[in-house]
Amino acid sequence: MKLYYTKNLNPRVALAAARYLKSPVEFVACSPQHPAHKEAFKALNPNARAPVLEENGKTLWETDAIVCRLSAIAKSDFWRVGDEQPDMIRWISWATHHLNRAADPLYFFRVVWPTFMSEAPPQEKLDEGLHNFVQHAVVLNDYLADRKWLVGGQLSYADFRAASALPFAAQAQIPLADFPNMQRWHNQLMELKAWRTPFAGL
Ligand SMILES: N[C@@H](CCC(=O)N[C@@H](CS)C(=O)NCC(=O)O)C(=O)O
Repeated sequence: MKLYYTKNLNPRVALAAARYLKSPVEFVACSPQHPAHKEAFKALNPNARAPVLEENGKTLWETDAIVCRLSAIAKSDFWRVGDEQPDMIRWISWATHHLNRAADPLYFFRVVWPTFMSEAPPQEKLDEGLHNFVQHAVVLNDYLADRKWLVGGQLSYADFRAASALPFAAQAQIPLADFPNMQRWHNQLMELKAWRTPFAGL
């Protein structure tokens, strides 16, 4: 199996999961948006985005789907399949539609944009992202007040998904320190080598 990656946010989550699950995958660096590679890459993922999992000549794209597959291969409950599954899906969905969507402009304009643009990022997008992030972070921070992890008592993919932007917090100026329960939970995640350094050796 091959896991195609770039060093951006979503592939980072997929690689961290693959490392955590000790998945039997080969990590393959790619440049899906590079004009020289984009058309060819669309054969792997018509969206020309990473990550992509290639298995027996078939490809699977979307980070959540890839982690679902890797967890099944590992026979792990990292991707919950029992009674806790709806709770896990709740947090994955919420993170996608609320917290990560709010963090996205902070990540994009402060981490990705400076790698190819010299002009300043649009301040109104940053202000809007921060405003939305704070609103949603309050919900997560309250929920984590008396919980170690989001689903049940153990780590699950919901934690990786909801925390996807936080390893970039310093550079993206995400105000993590204003949310002490989130900060503690982020620190717990950073104790996991797979989450802290998913690109080690790559
Ligand atoms: N919804 C997709 C998003 C994939 C995506 O947006 N990937 C970005 C990186 S975060 C990408 O491939 N950008 C081009 C690049 O990294 O070169 C997922 O969850 O996997």
